Amino acid sequence: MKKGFLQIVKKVVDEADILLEIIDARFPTKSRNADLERIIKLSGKKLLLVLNKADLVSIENVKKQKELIGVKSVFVSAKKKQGTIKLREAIGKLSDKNEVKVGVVGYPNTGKSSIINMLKGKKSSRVAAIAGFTKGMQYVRISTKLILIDSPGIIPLEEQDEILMVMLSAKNIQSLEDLEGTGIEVAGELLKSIPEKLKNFYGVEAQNGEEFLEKLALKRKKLLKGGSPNITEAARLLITDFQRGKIVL
Ligand SMILES: Nc1nc2c(ncn2[C@@H]2O[C@H](COP(=O)(O)OP(=O)(O)OP(=O)(O)O)[C@@H](O)[C@H]2O)c(=O)[nH]1
Ligand SMILES: [Mg+2]
Repeated sequence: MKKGFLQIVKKVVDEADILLEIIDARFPTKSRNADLERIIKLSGKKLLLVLNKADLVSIENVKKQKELIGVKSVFVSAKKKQGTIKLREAIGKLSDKNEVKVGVVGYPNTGKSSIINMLKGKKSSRVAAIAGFTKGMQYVRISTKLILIDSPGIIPLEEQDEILMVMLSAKNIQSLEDLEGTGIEVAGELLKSIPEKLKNFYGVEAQNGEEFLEKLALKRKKLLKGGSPNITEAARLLITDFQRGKIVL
């Protein structure tokens, strides 16, 4: 985690009584941040995992993941305003004070600000498709008993997390140095977790990411001069579809 972010996270954890870690319901394990959870654990504060973007996951998958996670967690869709009551109840159960402060933390673009708006019932925290939108800490009063603290997304330092940032739509295509290579890795990840869904969506089956993009390029007539598959364009297509939430996991 970058130093500046670490300071903000520590400050939010310090200020809050309860922490909501917002993760992506499409890939809950990958979108949990171990450093963040360590800081929360050390602080002795309570942690509730909120799996957002449940609208991008099928019901069967939600059920499966619930069993796998094993920690206190709630599925919501801030976009569809689903899960508000469950989330309020879960926060209520953890609250043991008259006025409770809840810090909302997690990776960029996971929907922290959207969840705050959902709980508030009207737009109060600004939401954006651009990652890194929320700057600094922001206090939002929800009721006489509840104050939420919005925070900027945690950007990891490690380079291998670029794929995760792409999958969270926290890094856009224009800023990728190697679109083809990233596309191959994203395709590989999706082939591992949802080969059937990819097959249904694109009509393409493959053993690995490279083969997948090759076949996708041929299928969609994305060809180079001479007729060989244009992997870069296939990568652009896959990442764009995924980032726009067209592929439901
Ligand atoms: N499909 C879907 N999209 C969502 C959902 N919640 C948020 N989004 C979208 O995800 C993007 C990021 O939402 P924000 O609420 O700004 O996310 P954030 O975590 O506050 O982002 P930063 O402040 O940049 O870290 C926006 O384009 C939202 O419309 C959801 O439940 N489903
Ligand atoms: Mg935000």
